[in-house]
Amino acid sequence: MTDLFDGFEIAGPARQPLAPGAVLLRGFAQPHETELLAAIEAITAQAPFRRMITPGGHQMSVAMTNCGSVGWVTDRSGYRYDACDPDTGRPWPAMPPLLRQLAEQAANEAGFAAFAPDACLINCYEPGAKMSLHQDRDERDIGAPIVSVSLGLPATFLFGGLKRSDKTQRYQLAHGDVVVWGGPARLAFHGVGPLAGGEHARLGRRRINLTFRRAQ
Ligand code: MD3
Ligand code: FE
Repeated sequence: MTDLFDGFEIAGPARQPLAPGAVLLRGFAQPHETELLAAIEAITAQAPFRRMITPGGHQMSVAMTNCGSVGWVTDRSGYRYDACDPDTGRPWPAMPPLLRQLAEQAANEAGFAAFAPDACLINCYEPGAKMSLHQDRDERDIGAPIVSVSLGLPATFLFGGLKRSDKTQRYQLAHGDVVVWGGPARLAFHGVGPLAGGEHARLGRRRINLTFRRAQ
């Protein structure tokens, strides 16, 4: 099987089905790395990365920010999407068209036509940071997929089933990898193992993950 990508045909192995509804597009974001990093710089200048507090009172090891018409936030009162950055009271920075287009193209590639993300959560991992097994269920339209873009240091991604206790599979996600999670995979438990050390040529000792969502 081949796919059209930036005018080139890429062979089947670049497109790896992980589970029903989940497709890994290896290196899909690589051609856009410079523009992606510039967009992230511009967003974080307006809305810096911060480590938020969970409803249970723990500070997350992953630092986060958002762009889009709403952004995901957590504090002692719970998880929610909010139009404003709680640290500044200002609206989240707009989603740059390049980011939206990349997410739309990836969703399309995975068979989800007309994906229209209104939120992009941007996660920043330093060595040791991790994300425990969870489901993403704060979005109104569970029929829409989530598109994730990995940049910087590689991470071990954990992908389980619909029950927390289901067995997890492990995948390495590297710089430029894009995964589309929809259909039966949309409510699967997932997480990220503790980030190992290392140095990435463009991002240094960090991993940045963007997740594009239809939240409202
Ligand atoms: C599978 N982020 O922000 S992205 C998150 O690498 C989150 O920062 C991880 O989980 C990260 O919520 C994983 C991959 C991902 C995102 C959403 C999913 C996988 C998913 C939703 C359903 C199933
Ligand atoms: Fe998640």
